[in-house]
Order: sequence, then structure tokens, then C-alpha cells
Amino acid sequence: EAIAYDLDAPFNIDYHDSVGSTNDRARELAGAGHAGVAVVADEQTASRGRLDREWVSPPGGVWLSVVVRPEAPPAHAPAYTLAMAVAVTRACREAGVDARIKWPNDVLVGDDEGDEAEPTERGGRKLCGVLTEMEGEAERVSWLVVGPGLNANIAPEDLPADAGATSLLAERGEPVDRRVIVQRILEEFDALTADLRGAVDAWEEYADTVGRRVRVDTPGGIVEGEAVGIEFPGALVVDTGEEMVRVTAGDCEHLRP
Ligand code: BT5
Repeated sequence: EAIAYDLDAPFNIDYHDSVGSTNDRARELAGAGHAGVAVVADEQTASRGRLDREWVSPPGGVWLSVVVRPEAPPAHAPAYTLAMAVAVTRACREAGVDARIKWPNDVLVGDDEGDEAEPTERGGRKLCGVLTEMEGEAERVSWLVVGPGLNANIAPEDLPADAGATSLLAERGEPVDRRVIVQRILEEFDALTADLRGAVDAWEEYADTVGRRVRVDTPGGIVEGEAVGIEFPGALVVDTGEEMVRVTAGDCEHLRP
């Protein structure tokens, strides 16, 4: 089906049948002074996850990157990533898929609690991840690009087999209307980012990580303990048994209690 050109959304749409990376295209537009624009592609040929990992992007996904120019310091950028995860989660739920969030940016469905043998490394099957990039000064960002990749109408065999990935199509058994999904994500993201503290509270509502034992691989080393909450603009608070650690970046693994 055709995707997004003439949506009634709070962003101008820059649509591509195929593009290297919507984040790269959005960065170009941001660098050229654009704001309030959302790059959307049916397929990406050079898309990226965090830390330059590969992101698999066949046709049928919602590959999206939003350019915003908030009056905010760079330190607030994580809240935009959380807001996007909330927006995607809501759009997935409206499509009938019970999505939840794993800190910081993974939208997941289901879990493997029933599997006795393995810890819940993935904490469920991954529907979406968000890559946020920015440029700016210490006091104020010049632009932010917030890029969610949502596996929408993608057959399971076209997803990375070893990564625990799933799609809306696989979960529902029928395709979604991607125009509706894109429109709802953009509307929610726009509303959520008007109140960033509220967005972080909303994130906690959908979070699967809070209340679990976690192991987080951070730039400063491994932090293991119980995730007890989230703190604006996006730090995961982990009770290690000895101290409360605020983790601002890293890969999080859900552990068995
Ligand atoms: C992320 O990275 O989860 C952020 C992904 C952001 C992709 C979007 S698509 C639109 C925009 N344009 C871009 O170029 N990027 C953004 P990370 O947490 O590092 O997870 C990456 C890992 O997820 C990989 O190492 C794989 O294991 C796995 N993976 C790759 N493709 C996947 C997919 N389609 N679905 C689920 N998991 C995937």
C-alpha cells in the first residue's frame, strides 16, 4: 500500500520510496535550516541503530525521522527519545498490539517469562528502536533528529532472525495502514514534547523495565540491580543493593528475579 505523502500531521512529510537512512536525510534537512519536518521511507538501504549497529529496513516498515528545534539544552535530548517511544507504543496499541517499553528506547511485545532456561535478555520481541542524534551548543541544541524504526508490514522471514525481532504484521496477522500509524506517531510526539516532564511520566506508565532486575552495560561499566524508576530527562534509577545509581546511557538486559 502507499504510505505517507499528504497526511494531516503536525509535520511536513518528506517521503522516499527508498533512501539510505531517514536519519541521514533528516540531518541534511536540519543542517539546511529546516524544522518541523518528518522524513518517511518505505525502505532504507543504509540505516543505523545506536552505536553504528546495523538496522534491517526492508520495504513495509515505518522508517521515520523527525527534525525538531526545541529551546532545550542537549541534556534534555533523552526525553525526546522517551517521548518517541511513548508515541510509537500508543500507535501500536491503537493497532491492537500490546506494546511495552524497555529502557531506554526499545518498543517490545510479549516476554519470555515462560521460558525457564534463559534470562529475559531481550525482555520480549522487538518491534521498534529509536535513534536520536543532535547538534548544538552547551546551552541549547541547534537541532534534534529523532528516528524510530517500526517493523510494520514486514513478514517475519524478512526480519533479523537472531535479534528477537517481530512486526505489527506478525503480531496481528494482517497489515496495518501505515499512514494511520505515521500520523498517530507524529501527533502523539508533537503533543508529548510540548510537556517533556509529562512525557517521561507517560514513559513510566508503559515501561516494562521498572520493577525488574536489570543488568545495564554502560560506558562506565556494568550496573546490576533493581530498576526502581525513571528520572527526568531519562535516567534509569537502579538500586544495586548498596546505592542508587542513575544510568543515562547503555544497553539494558532484563534479568530473572
Ligand atoms: C535501535 O538501535 O534500536 C535504534 C534503531 C533506529 C532505526 C531507525 S529507522 C529510521 C531511522 N533511520 C535510521 O538510519 N535509523 C533510525 P539498537 O538499540 O542499537 O538496536 C540495534 C540492534 O537491533 C541490532 O544490532 C540488531 O540486533 C537488532 N535489529 C536490527 N534490525 C532490526 C529490526 N528491523 N527489528 C528489530 N531488531 C533489529
